[in-house]
Amino acid sequence: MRIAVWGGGSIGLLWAGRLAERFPETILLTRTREQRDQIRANGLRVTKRNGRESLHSVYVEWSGDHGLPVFDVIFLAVKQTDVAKIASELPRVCHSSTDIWLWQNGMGQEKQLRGYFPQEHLYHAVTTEGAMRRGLSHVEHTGEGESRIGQISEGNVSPITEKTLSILSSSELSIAYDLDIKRVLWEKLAINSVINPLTSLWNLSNGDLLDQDGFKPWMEGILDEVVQVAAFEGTALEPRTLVNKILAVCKKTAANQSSMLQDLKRGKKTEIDFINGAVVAKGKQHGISTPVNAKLTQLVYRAEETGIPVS
Ligand code: KPL
Repeated sequence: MRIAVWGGGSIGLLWAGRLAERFPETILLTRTREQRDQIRANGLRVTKRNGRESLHSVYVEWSGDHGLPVFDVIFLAVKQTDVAKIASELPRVCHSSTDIWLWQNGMGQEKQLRGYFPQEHLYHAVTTEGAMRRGLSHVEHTGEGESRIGQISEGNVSPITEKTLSILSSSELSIAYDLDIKRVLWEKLAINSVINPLTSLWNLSNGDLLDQDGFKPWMEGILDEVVQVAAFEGTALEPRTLVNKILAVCKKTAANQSSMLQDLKRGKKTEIDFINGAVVAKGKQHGISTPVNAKLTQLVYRAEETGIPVS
């Protein structure tokens, strides 16, 4: 089984280390030659939840190289903001049965790959794990979470994805197939719609969010709109369940900085358009007003420009 992890951000590095232990042929494809060279020179360092460090000698290549092999599964671990940019590069590392697991936050990633791959080879991979990249070749696992995989189009799970999942889930990793991936996606969107912009605008770790004045009313305002929009999209969400999930993620990933805050601190474009922005866009389609999510989207745009979190 040949697996590639495409993208050396926090989630990509975390999975590259895990996969290398279970599928020794795994190749990490980095977006820059600099990161490839550092990992080749230093190995991939992973700081685990218990503080212990492990060093992995993973195969690593630059994703722009010609002459890369084809893979059975690709863990696409780039940000939503980069999916469209690399869509045309993916087919050269795929054969006719390659499955692609999409690890992005938010909604709309599969649409960005439309025309490049049959939908039945695309899988959503939804995770609540916390990870922070501490350097080009070093990632820290900052929060325990779980991952769910589900097929985007209706159909049978492919033998390749089934085999990959059975090897991963027989180890200590919390990963499983979910027949109702649409619900899982909506629940994760609700979690990200609350945690990501608020931690970014207030410059807080996920755990500190819980003590912040104003957290509860903002959370309720955001969720109220997400629940209404999801209902129009055919998914009934239970607000109480969402609140409990958000509190649990904040506690389990207390030391983590959300991916949005990490992006802002690095001066990178955030995934706001695919998270709160997606709620606003879908709300518009259904004639639902979403002022709270719209306001947060604007505030995050402003923070992207100024580089300084605003409140
Ligand atoms: O998905 C995340 C993110 O930061 O994007 C959570 C689960 C909130 C962890 O920080």
